[in-house]
Amino acid sequence: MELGTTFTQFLIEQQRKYPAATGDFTSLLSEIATAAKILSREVNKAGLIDLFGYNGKQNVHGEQVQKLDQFANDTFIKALCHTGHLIGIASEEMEEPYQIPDSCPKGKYVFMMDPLDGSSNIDVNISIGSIFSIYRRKGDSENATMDDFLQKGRDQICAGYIIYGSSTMMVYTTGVGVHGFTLDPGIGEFLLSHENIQIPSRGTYYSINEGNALNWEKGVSCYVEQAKQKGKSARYVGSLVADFHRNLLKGGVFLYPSDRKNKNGKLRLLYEASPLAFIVEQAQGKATDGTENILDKIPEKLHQRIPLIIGSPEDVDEVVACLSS
Ligand code: AHM
Ligand code: MG
Repeated sequence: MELGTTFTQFLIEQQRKYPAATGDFTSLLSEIATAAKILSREVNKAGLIDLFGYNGKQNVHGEQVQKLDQFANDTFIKALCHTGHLIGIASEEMEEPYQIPDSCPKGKYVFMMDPLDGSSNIDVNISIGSIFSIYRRKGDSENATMDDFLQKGRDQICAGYIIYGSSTMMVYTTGVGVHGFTLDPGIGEFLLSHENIQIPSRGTYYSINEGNALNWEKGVSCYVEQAKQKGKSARYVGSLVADFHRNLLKGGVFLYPSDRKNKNGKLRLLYEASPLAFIVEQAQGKATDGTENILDKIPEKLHQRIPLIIGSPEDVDEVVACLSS
């Protein structure tokens, strides 16, 4: 059987095609892929080796941190800190950014991640994911500063996610299209499976936690009613990566809006909304907080939350029309 294009081959070809692209990404993305393979293995055997369950600590958002979240966080740091391309790493699981230690070579990029998204689904064998984002740092001081991390999404130079589902997939963009790779566990390689992903302009799915309906603003209820009238199907896994991935491939819209209880929604601007917004725009989709493009938001703090409406462009426009009517 012929072997498809491996992730590394694809990166090298891209580097050749776009001479402006530096080799930095080839090596960074290769290390991300290695971390993804380790996590894929651990996610699959988590039940066997008792990685499940709480480790008793809380993260900066007051949520229980599960063992696998911590493992994912540490795995990415370990894989990336030696590359020589990074100056710092910010993570949903760490209150303060990780500074690349003096014992490692330092570089000109910062890395941001939600190392294991959808943690409430870990225990129940449902798809979870990792989300990442890379920016060129702003300053040139010894350590990464807040300014290096608090950049608007439009300045991202790479974003991606890994979904640990019925198979493990990695999807990424460096601003020239969105490409997806599926892990062949037999050979331990990511193989090109979805080149140049384009989101359908309109979808048949809407994804929202309807359990929050009593707290929704009028515009959100109005959109959901409209979606039902049009015969759309509801799909909500409760793992952002899984819900986003389905809508990216099949068409649809995901909403975690502002509501009466949570004015800023639930999701994090830097670790979740911005990277997925960069990906969706590269795939011809849209992402907004209801009034402004996610990629134009200037972050005020590292762990900032933001309402998120993301997906097929015509569906996102319909949500925004409802919100502003
Ligand atoms: P997490 O990063 O702690 O896992 O939380 C984010 C998750 C998203 O994956 C998902 O879209 C959302 O929380 C689901 O929230 P809810 O259970 O409120 O619907
Ligand atoms: Mg998350």
